[in-house]
This record gives sequence, structure tokens and C-alpha cells, in this order.
Amino acid sequence: MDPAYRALGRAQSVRWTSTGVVLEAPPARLEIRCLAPDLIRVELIPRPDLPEPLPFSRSETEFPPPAVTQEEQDGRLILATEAVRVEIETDPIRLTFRDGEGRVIDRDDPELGMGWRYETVHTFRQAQPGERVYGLGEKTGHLDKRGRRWTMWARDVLPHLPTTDPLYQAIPFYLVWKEGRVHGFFLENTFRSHFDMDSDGSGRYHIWAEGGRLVYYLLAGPTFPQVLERYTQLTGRMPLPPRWSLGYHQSRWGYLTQQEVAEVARTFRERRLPCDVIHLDIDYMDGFRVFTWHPDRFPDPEALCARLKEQGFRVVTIVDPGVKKDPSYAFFQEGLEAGLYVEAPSGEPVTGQVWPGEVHFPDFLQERTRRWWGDAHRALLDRGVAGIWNDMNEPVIFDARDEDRTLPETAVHRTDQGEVRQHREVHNLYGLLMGKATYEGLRRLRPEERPFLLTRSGFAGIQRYAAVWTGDNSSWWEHLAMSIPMLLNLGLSGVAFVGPDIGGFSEDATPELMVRWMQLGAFYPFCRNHSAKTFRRQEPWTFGPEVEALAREALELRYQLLPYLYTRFWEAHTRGWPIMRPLVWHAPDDPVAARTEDAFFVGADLLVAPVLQPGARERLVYLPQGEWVDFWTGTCYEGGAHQVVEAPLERIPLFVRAGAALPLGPVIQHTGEAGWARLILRLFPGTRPSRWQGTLYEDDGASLAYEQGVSSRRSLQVTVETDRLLLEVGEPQGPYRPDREVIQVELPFLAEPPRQVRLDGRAVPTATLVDRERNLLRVALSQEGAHRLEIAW
Ligand code: MIG
Repeated sequence: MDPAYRALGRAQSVRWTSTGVVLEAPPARLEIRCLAPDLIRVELIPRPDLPEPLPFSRSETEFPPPAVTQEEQDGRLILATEAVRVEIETDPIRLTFRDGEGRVIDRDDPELGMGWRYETVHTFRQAQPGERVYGLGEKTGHLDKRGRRWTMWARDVLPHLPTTDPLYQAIPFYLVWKEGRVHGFFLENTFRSHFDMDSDGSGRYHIWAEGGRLVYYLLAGPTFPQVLERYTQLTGRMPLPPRWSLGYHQSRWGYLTQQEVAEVARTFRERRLPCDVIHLDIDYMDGFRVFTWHPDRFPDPEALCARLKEQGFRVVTIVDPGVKKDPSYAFFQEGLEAGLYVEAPSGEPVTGQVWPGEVHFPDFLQERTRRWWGDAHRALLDRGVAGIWNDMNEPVIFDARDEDRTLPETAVHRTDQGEVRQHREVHNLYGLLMGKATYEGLRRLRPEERPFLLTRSGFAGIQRYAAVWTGDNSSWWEHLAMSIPMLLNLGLSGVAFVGPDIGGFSEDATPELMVRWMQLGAFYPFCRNHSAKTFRRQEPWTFGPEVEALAREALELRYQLLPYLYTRFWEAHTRGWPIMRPLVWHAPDDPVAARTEDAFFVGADLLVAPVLQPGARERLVYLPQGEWVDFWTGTCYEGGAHQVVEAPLERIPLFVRAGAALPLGPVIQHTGEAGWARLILRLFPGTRPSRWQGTLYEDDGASLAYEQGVSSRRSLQVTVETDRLLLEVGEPQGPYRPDREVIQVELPFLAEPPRQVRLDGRAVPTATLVDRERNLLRVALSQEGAHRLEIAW
């Protein structure tokens, strides 16, 4: 390390606080606080005059103080909760975190510890052999982030090469997995930061930020769900999105006129390709002025949105942050007169070139700017726009001098208290603050409806406001494959509602790539096909009838999965769990699962193994411990092993956890066509005894009543014995009632008709239940009440 580096030295004084301890080592001070039994906050203040971190990554959750014990032992301080023991050596100051059984969770590097060098703050942590690292937000590369150095600095960059870093999101949070145990590390620092995750193999993680205090949170886990629950308690959880936003979104940069948009929408319906949302990229605006419509090309947006709505489409419009410098443009003038733009140190607003030509950038750090911005969405919502898409919010400036193409680091933002904060401190927050402005604006403007916001840039906590798409990928097989680890790590970083541009943004997709991408895309939490102006179109019919037919099947599957998916969104909302999960999430002790990045879970019961190579008609799949049922054929596989599975072009390899009851809906063309009216519980009992438990969550899918508990939660349980299967459906909890009389239970892949079927204790003649052609048993349960369905052979 550089000789200018100062590691924290001897503690000159120690003061216990109610849940922690403060150590003075002038000029520095170290504060340690237990926020919860498994959540420890560490703050190094190298100099007394350094301000606190800007608070926007954290939610407003108050943590009730946990019980702690505080003692001194052999010159060391011990601060302990029921889950973590922090051992503090005082000369020099070094920390070790242990779990309740005394195992080391994480510890300072004994030599370098934590410290500072000029304005930068550092922590060096021991990297143990066998540890794998996940999270770090939106990154290229492998699922395991160890062995490379990563930077957090929101950046617009293309193409996404395997080494490209950073990208648009900056999420300074990671998880460490070792032998089934997991902990988390969150750096609460908005300056440019660096995560050297043992890139030279020296056995150290070196995390440092280019300014501010060193504030981090150690999340003790020791499971993935626990770490994510805590992390999202700290940084906030995703509100439930409107149900329509779980449908398929079609976008393209290059829909130039309102006729063209109407034509695209009409074609979806004509060709019976399910779709819920059409996105309007920058061309709808008048000279790229935000909150305007182009008078010739989009003369009647109200009629467009109304027409599309009749056909069951919602419209999402793009909104970029730069405001065109044009004295005749009232919105621009308002911002100028009120002093709402980011300024140069001279006091003049900063000017940069983006799509509109010269623009100024709103200073979203200020509440009054956020209000002004949020309210301006009236110009879009009043015309019938349903959702907003934020782009270029790193923010991007085309003519900036440095390769990061953004505002100068010395540009001036202001807090609500009037303090100056330089862009170098606010940069990483810019997308999140714009998201906050937009989300809160949408809630004010439409207080009865759930907002939908999509963003490119963001920081830790972005999940409170927006879904995230992963920016300008390319129509490459490599990017089809890379989307998996990228989304998995975003999910592990608290952002569950994620997806890349299906088909790829730049370059030309081939028909086969398009098929495979639509098949995988059906499982992305955020499912949008988008492409760039100068490359070939990607609407499903533009590749000929075969691709169209297969794309239709993929979309139909997506829509059938909605009841299952919606409950996963509810889990993300209530627990912070990802929707798309790495295999290791559900197989934490499995070292093969820990490095699998070519397959993933959606929720606990679906294992998706997409085809990621051209020409492949079979693939090798690693299935973790347990039994897995092929969704398409009913073939059962024993897990804990690799299997070669068939993958004809028509279908994506898909496996269901044996024992699970999968809630499915009908094939529909858009979510407005049917609510929860038809529900199928499809059973996949497998070949041997098992017990499975699940939940079905439903609500109106649109309003905010769910925040008041207006929803329906139902427990599902399946017990499989050698000659018998028992499905128990709990009574709906909560006041919401979907509009339906019955739930259809389906048992597919019947080898032989069952001997007996009993519903709620009464025998049902089996002959009436078996569909011999489809090899399927079907039983209807009434929607109300609790039910027991027994099927015996
Ligand atoms: O400079 O709005 O990532 O999705 O189509 C490019 C045009 C600006 C970048 C976004 C992309 C969008 C495009 N935008």
C-alpha cells in the first residue's frame, strides 16, 4: 500500500454507548453500533469536519435497539448481540466479526485494517479461501465476483464487453458465501468507490471510496434470505407494481409516428401475440424537450393512448433528465428562474450536449426540484400515459471531456439545507433521486394507482422507486448468457424487478437468437423487447412465421405463469427476496450450485435452464439435490447431478420442484383480458414421498389498497406418499376476493388413472375427472373455504 495510507492506530479513549462503542484515535473516530442482532454499523470518521453520508439509499425504517453485551477481555473490547460478536482490538484498532458459535464471519486485514489516504477512505478485509462473492449490482462477468476489481460510478457505456466496468447502476453491496453460510457488506458511501475482491489473489478484499466517511454495514446472515431481508429493510423494498407491468413490453427506438405505434399495437392483436405495454422512445417528443409531444408526428397522443387502451395496451414514455436550453420553452424557464439546475462553481448552470442539443440538468438533490419534476409528469399522464421510463440519468453528457461523459465532479448540487455537495458525491445518486422525484410525482398525480417506473441508473435503494433494465446490450449469444449472472447479482443486490433488452439493443439479432431470447425472456421479472434505431426490428413477427410461432408460445407461457410470478413479486415486496435466484439460494450447501450461472430459479419451484448457444438442441443442466420434474414431459430427474436434457428449438428446458403445486392462469392477450378469474393449480408430485408448502398471493393488481392489507393470501400444501397425494388449500386470508367460483386442480402426466379421489372427505368418481387424451386429471375446488384433495392409486 501507498506510504501515504494511514491505517487506524491505537484507541486513545473508549466510550460505550447504548448499543455500541466509540473509539477515539485522533484525528479519527470510530463508531460501532448494533442496529439489529445481525446488523452492525461501522463508521470511520477520519476528520471531524467530514459530513455524514447523503441519506438517500436508506429507507426510513427505525430499528428497535437490540440487546447487546459489552465487555473488556484481555485488552480487547467485546460487543455482542445474540447473533454476532464484534471483537475490537484497540492497538491498533482492528475488528473481527464472529457468529454465535465463534466462527469468523469477516475480519479486518491485520496489517492494513481500515484507514485513509488524503481524501479517500479504505477498508481491507480478509478474504478466506473458498469464499465466493455475489451482488455488487449490475456488472458484467461471472456470477462470482471474486478475483476482479469493480468500480461504482454510474456510467453510460456500450458495448458491454466482458471487462466493461462500471455500467449504469452503482450498488455498493456484496454477499460472501462460504460452505453454506452467507454474510453481506454494504458500503454506505455515494462517492466513486472501488471493490477489489482479491484480484491479485493475495487474500484481501480492498474496498475504498474517493471521499466521505467510511460507513459500512455488516449483515451477519447466515442465509441468503436473511441477508436480503435485512439489506432491504435497510435500503427499502419494492412496492408492488401494477399487474400489467408483469406482462410483455414491446419497445423500439425508432417508432417515429403515432400511426406507426398504432400499427405495431394492432399487429400484436391481429397475430395474437400477448402484449401489455408499448414504450415510446425519444422520438415522441418535440425536439427532445421533456414533457412535450411532437406536433406533427404525435399530434394526438390522447387519442393514441385511448385507442391503445381499448385494445388492452398501456403506454410508457421515456423521460431523460436534460432540459433543453430554450428560452421559449416554459418548463426550461421555470427551472432557470427558480434556480433548480446543477451549477458550475461559478454559479452558472452547467450546460451539456444531449439529444435536445444544449441542456441543463435538474438538481434532484433538492426537494423543490423533485416536486417540480414530479408534477411536470401531468403533461404525460393527462394524455393517458401509464408509466415512465428514465434514461440517460447517470447523467450522460455527449460532449463531456472525460470518458465517463458526465457532469464535472466539481459541479454544485445543494441540499435542502442549502449546503453545497459536489457532483462527485451526488453522481451515483442522480438516477435514484430522479427516480424518487418521478415515483413520488406519479403517486401524487394518481393517488389511487400503483406507479410504474423503469430506470437505467440507480444506487442502493433504487428498488423503492423503479424497475431496472440493464441498458444497451447487444444482439449476441454472449449477452443472452451474460444476462443471467447480471440479473442474478442485481436481484441479490436488492433489485428484484429487472430485465435486459430481450433480443439485444444494438446489432442485428438472428432468428434463432430471437427465439432463445424470447424463451428466456418469459422468465425475466421485467420482460421487454427493445432494440436500437439503426439495427433490425425485433417485433416477434419480423423474423418470419417460425420465430413468430415460437415467440407466441413463449409469451403464452409468460402469461400463464402470472399467478406464480405475482406471488414472487409479493415476496420481493414483503421480504426483499429476488424473483430470479441463483441455484445456490435454494441449495446453499452445494458448491456446484454456488458457481452455476447458466440456469436459475424463479421463486423456489421453477428451475429454468435456457439454451445459450446457437444450434444447440440439448444441453447439460445441473440440478441441485432433490427431485425435478420436466415441465413439458413429466420426466423425473434426480438432482445433485448433471443431466443432459433435450432442448428442441420449440422449448426451453424447465423443471419443477417435485411436490410443488404451480399456480397458473389462462393464455390471455393482455392482463386486462382476465384478472384472476381462472386459476389452475398444476401438481408435479414426482416419484417419491415429499412434502411441499407454498403460498398464493392475490390482490386487485392495480390500486394501493394492498398497502392496507386488502389482499388474499392462501397456504398451499402438498404431501406425496407412495400411493397417495394430498393437496391442502388453505382458506383465503385477508379481505380481497378474486372474481372466480372455482380453482381447477390439474394432475398431468398420469401413468394410470387413480384408484380413488376424495375431495373434502367425499369420494368423487374418477372417470369424470380424467381427460384420457391429455393424460390429465382435473378437479374443481370451490374458491371459498379450505380444501383437502386426496388422490390415491
Ligand atoms: O443515446 O433513447 O439505453 O434504451 O433506446 C442513446 C434512445 C439513448 C439509450 C437507452 C436506449 C434508448 C436510447 N438511449
